[in-house]
Amino acid sequence: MTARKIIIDTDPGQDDAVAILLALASPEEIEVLGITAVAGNVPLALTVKNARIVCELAGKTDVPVFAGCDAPLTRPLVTAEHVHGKTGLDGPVLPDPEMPLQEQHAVDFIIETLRAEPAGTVMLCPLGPLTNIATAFDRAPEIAGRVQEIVLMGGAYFEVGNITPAAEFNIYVDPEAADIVFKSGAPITVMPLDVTHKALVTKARNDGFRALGTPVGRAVAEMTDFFERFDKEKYGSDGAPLHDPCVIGWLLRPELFSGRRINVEIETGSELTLGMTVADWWGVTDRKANALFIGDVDADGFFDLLTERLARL
Ligand SMILES: [Ca+2]
Repeated sequence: MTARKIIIDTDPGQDDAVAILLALASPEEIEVLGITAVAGNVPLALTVKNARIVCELAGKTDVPVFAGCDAPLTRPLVTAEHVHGKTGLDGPVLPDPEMPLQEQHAVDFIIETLRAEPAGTVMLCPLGPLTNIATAFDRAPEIAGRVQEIVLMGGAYFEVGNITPAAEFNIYVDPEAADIVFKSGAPITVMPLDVTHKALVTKARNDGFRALGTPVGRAVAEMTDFFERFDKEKYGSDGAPLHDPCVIGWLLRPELFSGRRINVEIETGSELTLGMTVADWWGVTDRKANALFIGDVDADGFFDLLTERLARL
């Protein structure tokens, strides 16, 4: 099997960091062509820094990291320091990165890569607001048809919202961008809160990371320690949900997940429900399916995979 070629579009974020580590730990299955940073959990200056901190933590300093859009298409940026801390990667103490940031803009990298690689061979893995992807599709509409698949973390149906009562953070921050992506015609797999809230870092799972006894294992344990305070207080849950790693987990072990192929539309008009993913889970409309919307995960299988892969770094 040849490795799938992916671009990780991200706003790290502790859970983004774990997703990047999982991908970089799996070179037999996944070739990371580049990491494109976007403003989201924290401003762009921090996400470009954090992406490189994570590459250096993984010992993969040859992965090119690109800076992308610093604000949503039409709205002011909303960030989530209340969840991720001031740096976006609060928890472990990690050194500032030494590896360079690429000079090329992330959007140009996405466009050029999709034009240069054979059609249907590059996957996009957005882990943050969809601003970079939508900007690329807007500037070069033909590339949407060359994407093998978009596997993204965002949205919710049964879990409804986390940043507002009706919306999940990534979609809420840039609903116009999400609307462009969901209408693009590219094949889409969605990891909504419905599934990521089942991928909880319990104490035993966190102990498993720490017990790896490696810098990566320790850092991941400290990141999820920090991250979980918020969710424990908010939801009374057993631990932090690892939202973004579900995207990479799906690439590695799709059999751990299940969902439905349905229509998903993005609310861009209403102030009350802005950024809601209107997911036709029950098939009550005749709107055409445009996404595979994941609803469940074998959490034990997922954490076994994650821990086993992190041990390789
Ligand atoms: Ca993220």
